[in-house]
Amino acid sequence: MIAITGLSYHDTVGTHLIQDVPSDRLFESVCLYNERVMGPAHAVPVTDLAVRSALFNRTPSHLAIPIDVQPWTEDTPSPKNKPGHTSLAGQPFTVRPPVEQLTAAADVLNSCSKIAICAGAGARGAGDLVEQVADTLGAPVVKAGLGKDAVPDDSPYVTGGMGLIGTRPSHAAFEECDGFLIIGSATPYHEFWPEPGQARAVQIDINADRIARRYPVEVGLVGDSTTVLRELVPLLERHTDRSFLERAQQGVADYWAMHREQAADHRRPMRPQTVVEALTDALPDGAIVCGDADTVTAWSARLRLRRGMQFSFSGTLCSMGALPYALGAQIAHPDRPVIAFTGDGSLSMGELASLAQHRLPITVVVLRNDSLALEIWEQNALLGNPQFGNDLHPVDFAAVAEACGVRRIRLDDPADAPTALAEAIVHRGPVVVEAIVDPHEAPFGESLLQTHAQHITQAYAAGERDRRPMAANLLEPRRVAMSPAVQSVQDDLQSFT
Ligand SMILES: Cc1ncc(C[n+]2csc(CCOP(=O)(O)OP(=O)(O)O)c2C)c(N)n1
Ligand SMILES: [Mg+2]
Repeated sequence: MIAITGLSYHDTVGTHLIQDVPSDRLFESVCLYNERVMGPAHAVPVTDLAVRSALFNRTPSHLAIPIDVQPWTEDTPSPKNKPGHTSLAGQPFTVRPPVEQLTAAADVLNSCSKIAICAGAGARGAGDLVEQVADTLGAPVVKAGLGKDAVPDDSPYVTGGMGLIGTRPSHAAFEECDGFLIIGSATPYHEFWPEPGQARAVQIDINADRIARRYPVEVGLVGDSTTVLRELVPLLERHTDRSFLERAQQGVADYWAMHREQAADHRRPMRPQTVVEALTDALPDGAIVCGDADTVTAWSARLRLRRGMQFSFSGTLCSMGALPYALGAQIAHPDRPVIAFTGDGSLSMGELASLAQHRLPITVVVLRNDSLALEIWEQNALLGNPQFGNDLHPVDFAAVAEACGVRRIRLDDPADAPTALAEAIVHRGPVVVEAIVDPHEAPFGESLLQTHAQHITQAYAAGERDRRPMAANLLEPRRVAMSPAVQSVQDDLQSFT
């Protein structure tokens, strides 16, 4: 991605005149390549370098152009700025780790009996090889948020997501494993990974400085995951004891049974799980799903994507906004179905009119709970505080959509979920499905850590306004059975219902 922004006049920057915001400094921590354009001659090399950095470092770039520089056409290049000295020519990385490192990595993995794999964004495009490794090692594959589309959710090796948005079988695999293979992940949820020292570990990453950033691995293999896995696979020995994988598979079956049961519970307001199941069933082949940074992060992690589908969201920055992602995706892939799965707070930040203006046939599924719900769970579970300041003024998104010239479908009866979503997806223009959901549904009931559970009871004891429905939700029997953390505070929670 290349962000191009303006700056105030080249000779007034920094003089506190109107809109004097140094946009290059604003972008400093999110763009690796980030420059002010000083004139037309300067624009040529910095544009080349911005594009190259975005492609080869896989990070956003930013160019800020002062307003009066923008129309300049005349410029005299300086002696050092030889015309044509930069270009966009470049080779994708084909780094191959040395044979000794590959052998050392294989030795580590061959010596372990219970290996868990964590696949992140760096595993995208290498899914078949990841499954081959999982098969050889009898290893469950846990997916970090941005690795969701690296391996399809119907793969027999996949246990689902991890971290606060993860599944119980993913965490169980990390708790038990004695071997750990990290493929292209620098997830910020590493506290859910095996304890340091618990597992002998190997990490594959294209960036050398990510090796051992989150886990003290024994061997780091620097290179593109496809290239490295191709070299590693023939060195791995088949693990004949499949019990670790089979236990994970049983956990996966239990997890999805619980999820389907939650989804089939047709209480009102609707449980978000109902939307997730119906959307999973409605997803067409080749769909691109754009998730959000709110409770929808947890719900979209539970969508089951098939082979050939793509998924993304603001992973590490966690900036709210599914629709901006969808706009980009639909423009880049006009022939593919694009779905924006969004929160209502997030959708209130705008962009619906752009859908109509560009006539993009995006399906927007908004979970309307009239609340910044994730903040409630974070204030409770991360901080131990009662919720504060998260109510949203109720917005009739269906009416807003209509006012913007976008088709509207209001979904408040859980029984209508399958038909509403199927209808939305086949619609040939932009459409908003407004799903009215329960704000008290726990987005990470099964994935809470002990400390989170204690914080929750602390927040409830301190007078959390909605503790009664929230405690009742956490105490759902199947959820309790699956979550050691909820079990540990079960009696306290009971006292709040
Ligand atoms: C741009 C931005 N602003 C603020 C936040 C902090 N934040 C994280 S989740 C959240 C609430 C999101 O509410 P909503 O989109 O309604 O989804 P819900 O959690 O209710 O499903 C906020 C304010 C953020 N991640 N990104
Ligand atoms: Mg909300």
